[in-house]
Parts: sequence; structure tokens; C-alpha cells
Amino acid sequence: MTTIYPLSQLGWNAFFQQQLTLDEYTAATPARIIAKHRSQLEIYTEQGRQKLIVTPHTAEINDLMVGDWVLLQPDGTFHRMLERRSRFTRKAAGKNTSIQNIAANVDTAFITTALNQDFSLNRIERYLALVSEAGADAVVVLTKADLCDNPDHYLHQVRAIDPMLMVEVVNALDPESTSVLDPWCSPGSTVALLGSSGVGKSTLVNTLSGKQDQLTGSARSADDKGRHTTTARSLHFIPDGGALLDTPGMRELQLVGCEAGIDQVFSDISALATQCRYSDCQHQTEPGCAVQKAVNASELDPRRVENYFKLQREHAFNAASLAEKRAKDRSLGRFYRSVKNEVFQRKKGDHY
Ligand SMILES: Nc1nc2c(ncn2[C@@H]2O[C@H](COP(=O)(O)OP(=O)(O)O)[C@@H](O)[C@H]2O)c(=O)[nH]1
Ligand SMILES: [Mg+2]
Ligand SMILES: [Zn+2]
Repeated sequence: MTTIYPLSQLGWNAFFQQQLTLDEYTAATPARIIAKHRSQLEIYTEQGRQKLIVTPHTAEINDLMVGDWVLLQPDGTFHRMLERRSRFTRKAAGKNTSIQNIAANVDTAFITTALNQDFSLNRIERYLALVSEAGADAVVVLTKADLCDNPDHYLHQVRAIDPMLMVEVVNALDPESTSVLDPWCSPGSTVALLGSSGVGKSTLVNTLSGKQDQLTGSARSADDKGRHTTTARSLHFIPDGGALLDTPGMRELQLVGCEAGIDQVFSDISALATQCRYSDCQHQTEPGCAVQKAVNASELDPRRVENYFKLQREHAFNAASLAEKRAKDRSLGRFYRSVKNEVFQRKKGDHY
């Protein structure tokens, strides 16, 4: 049996509503993608949870991601997708040179990190760049506080990234503790949980929603090793609250298309860099380098500076390889077309 939620609680609002034509307004059904499996999509409408009936010729289906809003025909088949408010993407993992969709229409991202050896300021900054680029609000959620001797030690380090940054410390297993996250989970809002594997994302989804929909680490290792479908990206609704988007751990989050996001996260350093004597300053040993001067005066954390330039280099590399691949695909397309054309010309010739 599925629980029924009003459209507004599924995340529907004026931004989507105003995209409808008059005909669509009267005849079409809005539906939100809550999970995407190899051969089918799961959606939520005002009627509850259902499967999306896919007809051939719906190429748009491939582009759909969890969080997307679509319109259904009166017979329940796919009509069209609606424009997104925000979109999270990353470079696909490994040598694969392509962009991978993560989620759409997310208001807030919980950048989830455990208070143990997983904790990494560099990784938090990497996620912050991604979230800033997507146009969502970021909250750093530090989990496993109950297993940590000195949570404040970590809290201060995160605050040092940016005093305006929102940071919360929780025991993800304890509803009383996770209630500090409630303000971001109000009805109609969508929160994506990002972070490495094992930090407590699925545990947070279960505790915040008051259900046990998601398998968590211990359950997985005990009896559910093979069942990866339940750990894939999926949207979960909190009774009387918002939508939570669980994601599988990202072992390797590579940034691409995030240049502005990176600059935003390191705006203190990028502002300083404009004051260097040389416009092509590499901020290493050049005379008149404002960045090195601030580091030497202990006004700037050398780790932050290092991470900023590392992310910039990585981003430039990924952007270049993506551009190269696109150029290759284009010339390959031209090649196929020319071959087709030649075959066509020859066939034509045969008739004479
Ligand atoms: N003690 C404690 N255990 C936690 C906390 N958060 C998660 N865990 C445990 O850590 C393991 C991994 O959690 P899980 O939610 O599956 O991580 P995910 O991979 O990020 O979804 C599970 O065994 C959880 O019970 C926490 O705040 N405190
Ligand atoms: Mg999980
Ligand atoms: Zn410089």
C-alpha cells in the first residue's frame, strides 16, 4: 500500500505549474521520478507510487533523473518532462569521459561526513563546489558524533572553511539528535544526501523519515550483499515533511562544469589572486604574490590554497578531455554521414 501525499508535499510548486499549457493543466498528471532502474522508472503522483509506462519513441526518458518532474497522458504514459530548477552532475567515474546525472530539483544538499578517519576538509570543499554550482544550499552534516570523543575539534575545522557555512553534528541513529536537520526538511523541500559510502546517508534517511525503507551498512553486510537496487539513488518522503534523496556513496567525485562553483567556495583566495603583481601569477614563488603573502602572514590556510589549485587543475583537465571527446564524437558523426552519403550515391548509381 502506498502513502498518498499532496502534490505540494512531493515538491510541486509554481515553478513547475507555470510550465503547463492550458490543455496540460486540464488533462495531464504531474509525476515525480523517485527511482530509476535499468528497465523502468518509479514515479510518485497524487495517487501514490507507480511505475512509469514507457512507450517507444520516448528518447527523453534516457535523460530523466531522480527528482525530475514529468507529465503523464491520461492513459498513464509519458507525455513530457518539465524544466529543472537545479541539476547535479559529475564526471562519470573512471576513464569514462562523460557527464553523469546525479539528481534534479534539489533545494538543499546535506554534505555528509562521519566524525572518524573519513573526515576530510578537502572532500567537503569538493562537494561544496558541486552544490554551489547546482544552485542548492549546502549543509555540512557530521555524523557518528556518538562514537567521537571530540566533535568540536572537527566542527571548528569546518567552520574555518567559511564562517557562514551551515554545519550540524548528529548521531544519525537518534531521532532526537537528527531533529536539528528538520528546518531543511519542511513539506515541499527536497534534500539530497551526498557523501562517501558508510557515512550514514541511508541511516539519516531512515531516521528522518521514521521508516526503514533504505538498507544501511550493517543490514547490507549481514544479509543483503547483492541487492544493490535498494541502495541506488532514490527519493523518500517524510510524513508531514519534505523529500529526501538518498545516493550511493561516491568513491570518486570528479568535478566538471563546476568552474564557478569552485571559485565560489574559494572566493577569499580568488579575490586575493587578483591582487598579485603578475596577472599570470602561479602563486608559488613569484614576487608580489598576494596569496603567498597571506599564507606567510597566517591569514590563509595553506591547505585551502593547495586544494583550490588542485581542484582547478583537475577541473581544467576534465573539461579538456570532455571537449576532446565531444569533438571526436562530432567528427565521427561527420564520418558516418559521409559514408552513408557515399553508399547512397553509389546505390543511386546502380540504378543507372
Ligand atoms: N553509532 C553510529 N552509527 C552510525 C551513524 N550513522 C550511521 N551509522 C552506521 O554506519 C553504518 C553505515 O551507515 P549507512 O547509512 O549505510 O551509510 P551510507 O553508505 O552513507 O548510506 C551503518 O551500520 C549505520 O548503522 C551514527 O551517527 N552513529
Ligand atoms: Mg546508503
Ligand atoms: Zn599569486
